[in-house]
Amino acid sequence: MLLLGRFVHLHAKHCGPFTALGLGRAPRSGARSCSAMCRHLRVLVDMDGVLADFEGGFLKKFRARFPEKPYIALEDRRGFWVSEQYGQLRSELSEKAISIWESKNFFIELDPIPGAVEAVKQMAKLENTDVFICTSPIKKYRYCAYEKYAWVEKHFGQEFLEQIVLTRDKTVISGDLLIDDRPDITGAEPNPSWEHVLFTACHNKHLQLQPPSRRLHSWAEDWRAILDSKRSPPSRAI
Ligand code: DGP
Ligand code: MG
Repeated sequence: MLLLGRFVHLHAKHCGPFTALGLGRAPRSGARSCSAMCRHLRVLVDMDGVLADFEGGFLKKFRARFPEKPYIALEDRRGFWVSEQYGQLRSELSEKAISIWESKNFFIELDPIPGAVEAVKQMAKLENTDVFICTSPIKKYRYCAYEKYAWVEKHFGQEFLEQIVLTRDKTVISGDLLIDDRPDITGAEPNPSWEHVLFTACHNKHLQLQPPSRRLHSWAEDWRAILDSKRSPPSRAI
């Protein structure tokens, strides 16, 4: 019953009463099938650095645990891999950095990026729009994978657990857009279906993107315009 309720809810958002409620076929006069008329936009939204403040959470815990050690202020962060930059600062710091995000409660206690939760909740309510949270767990999965689910439940509610995609390779996931703070997203699929929109983060803000690559600077920016730029034009009635 619960499942049926969710099915009806999701489809009612997109397709109108006939198909949504399983009440038989739509009227024949010039009507086209839902699959032809309701082409959903599929948006993949990264988690760390886009929804959850990985960098801020890391720095806070690194400084608390290693108060005598040097650290890298967020404005000085360069490069995606935190442990690499800490290792360059002092070789012993690489494994100390890694120990922070491998610890219990690191991922669940991350604060949301400003505006992220509200934006994604709104995005998920848009017509003809499917939103998935697409995130790469660390390989020391003991706490990470569990806490990522718990974080989504805490901030988005239990229903949103359906929308989680955990993968180390985002190129094999199909979508129209991938909003992600990692500049280089590669994997087994050389031609991913999505357009990568780079979400601005402390480690990537100095990078000059080559056109036609584009950024979403923050959730205060007009993310709806980016989604709309990917939508198919409305199909004409026959
Ligand atoms: P994603 O945001 O989905 O691309 O996930 C990337 C993950 O990698 C995220 O949990 C942050 C984590 N990460 C950041 N820096 C490092 C690093 O230097 N080493 C490792 N192993 N993981 C890192
Ligand atoms: Mg990320």
